[in-house]
Amino acid sequence: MKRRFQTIRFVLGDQLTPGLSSLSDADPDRDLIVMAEPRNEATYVPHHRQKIVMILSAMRHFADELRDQGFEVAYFDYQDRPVTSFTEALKAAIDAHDIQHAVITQPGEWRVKHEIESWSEKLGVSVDIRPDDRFFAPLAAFEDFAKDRKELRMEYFYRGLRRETGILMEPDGKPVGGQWNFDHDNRKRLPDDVTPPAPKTFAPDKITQALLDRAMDDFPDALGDVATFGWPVTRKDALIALDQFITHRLPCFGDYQDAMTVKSATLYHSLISPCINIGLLLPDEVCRAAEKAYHEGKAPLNAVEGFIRQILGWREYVRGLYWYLGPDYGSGNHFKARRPLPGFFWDGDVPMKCLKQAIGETLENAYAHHIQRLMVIGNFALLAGLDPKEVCDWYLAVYIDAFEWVELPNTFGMALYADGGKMASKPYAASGKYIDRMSDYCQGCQFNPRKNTGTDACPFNALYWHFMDRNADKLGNNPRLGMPYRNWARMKDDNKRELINQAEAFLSKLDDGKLDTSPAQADLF
Ligand code: FAD
Ligand code: DLZ
Ligand code: SF4
Repeated sequence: MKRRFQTIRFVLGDQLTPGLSSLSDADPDRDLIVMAEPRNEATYVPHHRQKIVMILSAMRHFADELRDQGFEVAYFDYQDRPVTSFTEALKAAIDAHDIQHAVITQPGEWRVKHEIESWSEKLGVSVDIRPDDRFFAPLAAFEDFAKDRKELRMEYFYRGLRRETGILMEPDGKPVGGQWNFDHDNRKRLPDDVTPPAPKTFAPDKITQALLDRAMDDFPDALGDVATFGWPVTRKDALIALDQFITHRLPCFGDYQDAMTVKSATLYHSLISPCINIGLLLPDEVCRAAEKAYHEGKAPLNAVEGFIRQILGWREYVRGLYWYLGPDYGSGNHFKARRPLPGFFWDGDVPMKCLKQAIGETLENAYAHHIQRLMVIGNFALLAGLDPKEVCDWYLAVYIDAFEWVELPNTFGMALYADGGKMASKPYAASGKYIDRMSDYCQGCQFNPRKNTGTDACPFNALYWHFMDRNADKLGNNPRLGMPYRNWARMKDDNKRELINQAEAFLSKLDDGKLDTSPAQADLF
């Protein structure tokens, strides 16, 4: 007998969690599930094809799991039931079933939230937007934290969540190990004789393979290849990936958290961000699994605390910040940076080895780890004064885990300091010496990280001083930048001029597109 549905449960592509708030009281006899692959969502930035395939495949698997539980799923796939927007999909479902009520969990972007908020008026349905309770902290908790503070810093929010959840806490309310943060232990360079273990990859099943086969033709404006695709697309596989990380890579995660190497694109990182972000894994279960490994003596505290801080600390903090700062966060430009994104961001063809490696791996795998994103690509964008909007759109497109609520604060706030310090207490600006200290990239580079001027000088060095000098009015009084500004003040005028000229020569080559040539022919200076 055909069921008569009363309510639509609309599930978005990053809401693939069985206990989702919009599904918690769903009933197969009364409720119709709607899921959609709208053209808009695949094209608002030129997403990496691996990201598109992962999301669509995970959605299709999730829809099948709901069908196995007896639900009817109206699934608008881009091939057979194409729609341009979520609104169009909802309208089609309403028209077909004459339903007047829809339930949805709050989405991960202001853009989609505004679209959902238009539904009642546009489509004549009542809409119940429920909180996304897959995070540790409700949004109101972040507002409480933020409201009387001049500065919103992650560390204090994190400590509050440690206390609240009891994660890595002693019964007397003190942090396990006697301190909150083991960051100073987590800055080792990878030794030459150590090669990190490869992460687990998953062979595509029929659903994934069908998407992979069509990805190049069906998403012509997307970027990247799908050749290296091995991402989990079900909760079952995501749990295997988590387990494999906890067993094989978590023990060294802390030591080499900030290291970079040509030997491995992933080092000891977990690669679980896309799984958490689309709902295949819950942050709580991930943190508890890491904590358990510590208590069982399988991983040291610096690794476990370092890992948990990324999720319980940074992930919760950036999410709170994104919603707290409102839909216009991201429209400012503190340093008035206006340089267009160079062409090599799209093909990785650049003579600077660190950028070539980090951008190249990004384009190949839809993944780069945190320090590549922050201290190589982000640092370059900051020092070279690239336009924040273009940079943020690039990050939103290229990474497998990129959703605006997490991408924007990290890129606009943390990497570019384009918000003038709402998120970070100082810009993460660094010279080539930092990259040399934390990686083996410079060994294979035509530039020398110890040289500041001359044809083979590392461009990051002069760019660093150019950035500090041109923004002295905005940064000169920052107490955390006292040392570099004192060093700059002590430098001889001739040296300063040479550095500024060196940086300007580089920036004009960049503007002329001359960095986009192959290194062998590059006559850069
Ligand atoms: P691991 O190093 O293993 O870390 C464990 C987990 O901690 C991650 O899976 C992630 O869930 C969480 N995490 C770590 N750092 C952060 C952070 N700064 N903010 C939020 N969560 C964090 N992360 C995204 O999920 N999506 C993005 O679009 C994104 N864009 C970024 C852009 C820039 C410029 C920077 C500097 C960072 C960005 N990050 C983003 C944060 C971080 O780089 C990624 O979460 C991480 O690299 C994902 O790889 P992993 O799972 O191996 O992480
Ligand atoms: C990023 C993305 C892509 C590529 N495709 C879909 C899709 O087909 N269906 C869907 O529901 N969501 C998709 N997403 C994620 C959305 O663009 C958006 O980021 C989230 O819905 C915000 O919660
Ligand atoms: Fe990058 Fe400079 Fe090192 Fe080359 S020398 S890899 S440009 S930091």
